[in-house]
Amino acid sequence: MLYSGCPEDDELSWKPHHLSCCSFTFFKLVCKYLNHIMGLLDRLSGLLGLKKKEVHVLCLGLDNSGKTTIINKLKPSNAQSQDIVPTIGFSIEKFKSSSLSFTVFDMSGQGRYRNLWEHYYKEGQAIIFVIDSSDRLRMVVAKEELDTMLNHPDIKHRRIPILFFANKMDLRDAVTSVKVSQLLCLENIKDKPWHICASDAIKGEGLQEGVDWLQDQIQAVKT
Ligand SMILES: Nc1nc2c(ncn2[C@@H]2O[C@H](COP(=O)(O)OP(=O)(O)OP(=O)(O)O)[C@@H](O)[C@H]2O)c(=O)[nH]1
Ligand SMILES: [Mg+2]
Repeated sequence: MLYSGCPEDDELSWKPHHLSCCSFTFFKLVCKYLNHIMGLLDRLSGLLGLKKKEVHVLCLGLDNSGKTTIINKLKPSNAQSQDIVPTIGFSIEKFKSSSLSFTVFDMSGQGRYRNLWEHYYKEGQAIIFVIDSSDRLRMVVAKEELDTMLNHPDIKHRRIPILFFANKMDLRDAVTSVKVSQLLCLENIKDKPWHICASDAIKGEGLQEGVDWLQDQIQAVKT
C-alpha cells in the first residue's frame, strides 16, 4: 500500500531525526521500490539459471571426527572461523560450490546429541558422513551409527547420495580410505550413490574432490 499522508507515530519510532515527515515518506517509498526491483532481479536470475540452486545437506559422524572443521574450510576464507569448538546440538552453515548453494546441518556427534540426527533426515538431500581415520577404536561405533542411519525409514528407501570423508589422513595412525571403506562395509550400500574421499580438513586436502562429486550427484537427481 502507498503512503498518502504522514506515517503513524509508532511507525516513526525509528525515523532518523534529520528527516522531515515528507522526505521520510519519500525515503520509505524508495526503499519499497528498491525491494521490489531486487525481488524481480532475484526471480529473473533464477529463471536464467544464474542463481545457484539451494540444497540441504546433513553432516554426520562421531564427535571429534572433523565435521565442523570440514564445513568451515569449505567457506570462503574471509568467512572461516579461527576457533572450532565441539558442536552443541547442531549448527546451520552455508557454503557454495560452482553451481550449488549448500545449507549444511552440522550435527553434533556427541553421544547425547546423536538422537537429534533423525529429526533432520527428511530435510536432507544429501549426506556428508565424516570418519576420523585415526580413531580405530571407535570405527565400530561409527559403523553402528552409519547402519542405524541407513536403516531409518526416512533414509532407507531414498536414493540419497552419501559422501564419506575419511578424515585426519595427516595423522600417523590413520588408516587408508580403502581400509575405512572396508571397516564400514560400504560395499553393502547398493541402493544409494556413495563416494569416499581421504581428507585432511586442517589443510583442506581432499575436500574439493568430495564437493565436486556431491554436486554432480545432486544435479543428476534434479535434472
Ligand atoms: N590432524 C587433524 N586434525 C583435525 C582434522 N580435522 C579436524 N581436526 C581436529 O579435530 C578436532 C575436532 O574437530 P571438529 O571439527 O570440532 O569435530 P566435529 O566432528 O565437528 O566434532 P563434534 O562437533 O563434537 O561432533 C579439532 O581439534 C580439529 O582441529 C584433520 O584432518 N587432521
Ligand atoms: Mg562439530
